Order: sequence, then C-alpha cells, then structure tokens
Amino acid sequence: MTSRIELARVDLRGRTPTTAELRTALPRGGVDVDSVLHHVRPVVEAIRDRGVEAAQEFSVTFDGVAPAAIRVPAAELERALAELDPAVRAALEVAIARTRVVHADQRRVDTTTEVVPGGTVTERWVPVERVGLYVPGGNAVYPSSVVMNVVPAQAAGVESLVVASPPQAQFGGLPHPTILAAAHLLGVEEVWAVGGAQAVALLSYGGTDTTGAALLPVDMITGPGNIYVTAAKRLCRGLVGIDAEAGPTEIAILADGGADPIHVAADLISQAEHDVLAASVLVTDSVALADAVDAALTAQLAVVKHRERVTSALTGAQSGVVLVDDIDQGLRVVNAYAAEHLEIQTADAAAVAGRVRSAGAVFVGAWSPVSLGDYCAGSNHVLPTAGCARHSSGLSVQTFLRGIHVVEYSEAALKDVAGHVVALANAEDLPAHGQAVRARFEALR
Ligand code: HSO
Ligand code: ZN
Repeated sequence: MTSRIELARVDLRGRTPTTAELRTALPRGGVDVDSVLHHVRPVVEAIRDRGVEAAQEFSVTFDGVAPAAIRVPAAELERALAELDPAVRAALEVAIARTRVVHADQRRVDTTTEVVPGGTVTERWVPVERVGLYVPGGNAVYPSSVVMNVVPAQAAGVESLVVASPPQAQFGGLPHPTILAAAHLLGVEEVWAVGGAQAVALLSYGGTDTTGAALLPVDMITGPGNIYVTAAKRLCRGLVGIDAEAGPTEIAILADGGADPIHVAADLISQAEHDVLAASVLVTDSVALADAVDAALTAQLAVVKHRERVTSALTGAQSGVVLVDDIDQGLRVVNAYAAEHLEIQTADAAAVAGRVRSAGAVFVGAWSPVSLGDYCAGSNHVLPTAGCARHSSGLSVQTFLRGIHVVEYSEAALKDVAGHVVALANAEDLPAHGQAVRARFEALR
C-alpha cells in the first residue's frame, strides 16, 4: 500500500525573482562536515604518526575486521573478476569502453605562444603522478564510480593509481568483490583494504604493512565517501589534492506540457533512490504536467524497491515542483539552481539546452535519462552538487592534469622588456626584482 505522493509546489508564476531569490527558492539537502571534524582529526593524526598499525585498529573499530595484509593480493583481484556475474561484466565493459572514448577526446595538447620574437611561453600539461581513488563499501557499492574515477585518470596519463576500499567482514576482510572486479577490469593493480577517514589519511601519508608492503603516499585523492571521508579529505587537503566535496545527488527536470509524465516521474525517482537527502526537482510551465507527474509518482512508487528512501527524498524539503510562466523563466530557475543533473524535456530540447549556463551535466530530450549518464553514456557521473556547477565542472581528464608554464626568452627579448620589469618592480617596492634583470645587462659593482 502506498499513499498518494504530491510534490511540494513553489509557484513563481507572475513573479520576477532575482537570481539570489531564485537560489533560495529551491532549498537543497546538505551535510554538516564541520560537525565531525573533531572526531576525524585524531584519526588522521594517528595515521600520520603510526601508519598502517593505526589504520588496522580503526578498521577493527569501524569495519569490524582487519585483514593481516591490507594490500589485496593479485589473485583476489583475478578471482573477483572471474566470479563476477557475466551480465555485469559485459555492462561494465561497455561502460568502460564508452567512457574511454569520450575521455580520450579530452586530452590536451601543449601550446607554445610566441609572445615576441625570441620570447615564448609554453603550456605543458603534465599528469598528476600518483592518485588514490577512494571507493566506499557499505550500502553504496558502485562499480560504476570506479569506472568514472579511473578512466579520466588513466586517460590523463596518471602512472600510478591506487584504490582504497573498506575491508568487509562478510568477504573475509577484503573489499566488496564487485569493486575488486571493476578495478581489475580497468587494469588497476594496487588495491588496499582500508576505508573511511583512515583510508584518506593513509593515502595521504603512506605507510608499510606487517608484510613489508609499502603504500606510497599519493598526490591526489578522488572518489565519493560518507561524511567522515569528506572530513578527512578536508583535513588532508593541501598535503594532497582532492576532488570536490560531493553532496547528495540532485536531478532537475525542465519540462513543458509535451513531456511524458511517466518518464519524468521515473527519472525523479531514479535519483531519489540514492539517498533520503537526494533532491528531485521538476520545473515546468504546465500545471497539467505537474498533476500528471504526481499521479505517475504515486503509481510507480507502489513498485519501487527502495520505497521508503525514495518517498523520504521526494517529500523532503529539498524536492518539489517549481511552476513557471514559460520556458524562459524556467531557464532562469534552472540556471540559478545549477543542478548536478539537468534534463531538458521540452519542445526544441536541443535549443533550450543550448541556453543552459549552469549544470553539472545536461540530458537532452526524451531519450537521454540521467541513469544513462550514470552508467553508459560515456559522460562522467562525478559531477558538482550543491550549486557548485556555477563555478566548477565534473571529473574529467583535466582534473588529473597540471598546466606548467615554461618560459624561455632570448637575451634580446629580455633586454627589450627589461625597462618595464624594472618599472613594475619599483612600483611594488621590490627593487631586487628589477635588479635581477638589470644585472644581466650591466656589470654589477
Ligand atoms: N547519480 C550518481 C552516480 C551513480 N548513479 C552511481 C548510480 N551509480 C551521482 O551522479
Ligand atoms: Zn545515480
């Protein structure tokens, strides 16, 4: 038995809210990472001081198990792949192949700019050397996220890639077998059975286990995790680079009266399935569609597996319907909201999508649901949440590259601009800066 679902409605028709007002018209879910920092700091410090030994103690406390050797043996990776359901293996292979094709196209070429004759600046793109990918265990076992983190790093040319995932008592202290299988399929050979804040700290500081196997510190950590993992990333940031802090999943759908309410409802439910804090937001100029979507949600919820979680997400303050005058106003709303995922289900969807300024990813038309992008579109599913799409992008090859400016001037080219360097140095009261140029052209006495 399910009761009728009605998405909460925000009626913006006939109103002209400012962008700032629009941002708050749509509340979002969030987690208070600051509130757990004082729990996580001692964990990070213990790992810094005592390495693997401390990590093992935390694994016993938090995961209930700590394998003697925390480096997962190669034979276990092979076994996990051999025992993987063939349908899941085939699907992962398609996901990997498509994601690789898209990310291969993101590679950057070095550019050399001749600023003046004899004076060049080259921008060299250099991959991060060693990357740690955190993969959660527990309820959310997402092999697709292993694909989405590993593929761009490999395409960028990252040489050393390590996966860390919590030991699971039910699997004899190894990480979840699907995670091991996905890692092996992707060619990742180094996997460590360590999770939570202790995994982030161990990746950051490195350590050696009792068998003498060394976990070398990484330069960067990516991958989703719970609030403790996020807090540890915050504490280790600087020592290592981290990806953006991922908040609860969001889907916004901009739809007109021509959209199919069954598709719209299914897509809203699909992302609500992740988390009670997930946000599912419909923006439409059609009250008839909003009514039909409520009816379709009610019907579909009767057969949804994770009904309680989905219902909580859909009825939470972060989800709802925004009624707008027309698609132009709808575009202002979705641009202000900057959703992680934005579907355009309107007439002329491609043209409307072309006017989107802020979204993690845009899904155009009736046949491009978000769940396609979660797995098999070729796009990346690690995307900015919580409005961060206003200033940030999802994971890509670029995430794992650093651009290094290489400056090379000839004597004549330096001489030509020397006076300007000296003038600016003097203006900043840093005359030694100017002198470093002058010294090349005047004998220092
Ligand atoms: N929609 C999630 C990614 C995901 N979906 C993983 C299924 N598995 C955040 O973009
Ligand atoms: Zn998803």
